[in-house]
Amino acid sequence: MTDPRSTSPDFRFAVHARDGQARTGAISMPRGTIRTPAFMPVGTAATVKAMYPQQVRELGADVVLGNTYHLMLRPGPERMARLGGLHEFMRWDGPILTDSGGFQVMSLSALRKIDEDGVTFRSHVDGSAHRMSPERSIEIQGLLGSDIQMQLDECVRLPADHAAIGKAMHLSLRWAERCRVAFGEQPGKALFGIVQGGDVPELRVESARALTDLGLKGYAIGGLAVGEPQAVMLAMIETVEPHLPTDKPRYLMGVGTPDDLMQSVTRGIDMFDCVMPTRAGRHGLAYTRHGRINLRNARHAEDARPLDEASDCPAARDYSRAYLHHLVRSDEILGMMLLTWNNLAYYQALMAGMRAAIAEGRLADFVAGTKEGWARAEA
Ligand code: PRF
Repeated sequence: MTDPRSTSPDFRFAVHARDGQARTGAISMPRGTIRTPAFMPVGTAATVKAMYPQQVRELGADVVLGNTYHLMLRPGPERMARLGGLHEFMRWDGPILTDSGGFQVMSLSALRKIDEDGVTFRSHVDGSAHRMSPERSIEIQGLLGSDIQMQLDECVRLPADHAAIGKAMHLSLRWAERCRVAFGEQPGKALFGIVQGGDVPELRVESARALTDLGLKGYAIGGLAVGEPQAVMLAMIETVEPHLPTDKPRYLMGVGTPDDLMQSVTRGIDMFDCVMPTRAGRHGLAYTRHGRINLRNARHAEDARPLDEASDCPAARDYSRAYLHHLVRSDEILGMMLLTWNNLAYYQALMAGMRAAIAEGRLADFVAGTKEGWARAEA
């Protein structure tokens, strides 16, 4: 049942194997199956930047992420619905998860203001005024045709004081309840709650318990990787994990580096999204078995070796570092395309490696071996 092309009329999650707190399994729904732990490439504006949808699929991505905030501003949810929805628009027929918009409003828009009912903000595109409530976020995610929808939440950047973190967490809980009502019953689709509570263990536990009581189909951990050290992030995952149902997927939002993914999977996380592999690729950075390589660096100017001769990915295998260096230094589009391709291939291979390792009860060895490869500098 781990064929990503297989479907289920309902939204279902099955854990197939465990290794410590880590799990491997599959989320099935009408549009396909997501093998977990899963990395979701970010397709903010109806495109995984610099990639063809077919390429993303071939790398082993079972699901991509879209952003309510960006798509509501451009092209607009009603227009998207008239055009047949996001899947048809971007030609991705697998599952799509959409973030609710709150996080992007707070990080991207101007003049944003949060109140009990929602958030008012100005578009970063044209300055126009907008309003988003929990109900409107769910309505927009429905118009986009999203398969996995996220509750509207408020994420506080760290460090922050206890009172501010608590206030945002409680508001997020009230919005979760409103999103649940707005979402109603949608058999092949899911609404996920988002645990908030910053770096305060008691608030994290309260949030996880209250969301669990809502009986949602999945649970995200938000409000992490927002300025705190990795050790704090991992400690918060360990705090929250025992309070989440074991039979529902757990999604760590906006994370992270390859090491973050391995450490979080080890602690029981099933899903991730992050701009890191795609954004880094547009900035001349390549993730490889030997660690992260900055192709801008002059030391690559006459290096005839590929990024990784053993990779299945043509971007990693068939082009010299000297050529990639040249493309990056010349701001050529192909440089961004090849490095994005390489990076997503690396991330997807890392997830596949973890899934196999969990199934065989050797995740710790896999993690140690991967880190050893990064340390073995070959340049
Ligand atoms: N909430 C939402 N989206 C998010 C986050 C969050 O806390 C984060 C935090 N890492 C990334 N994306 N809705």
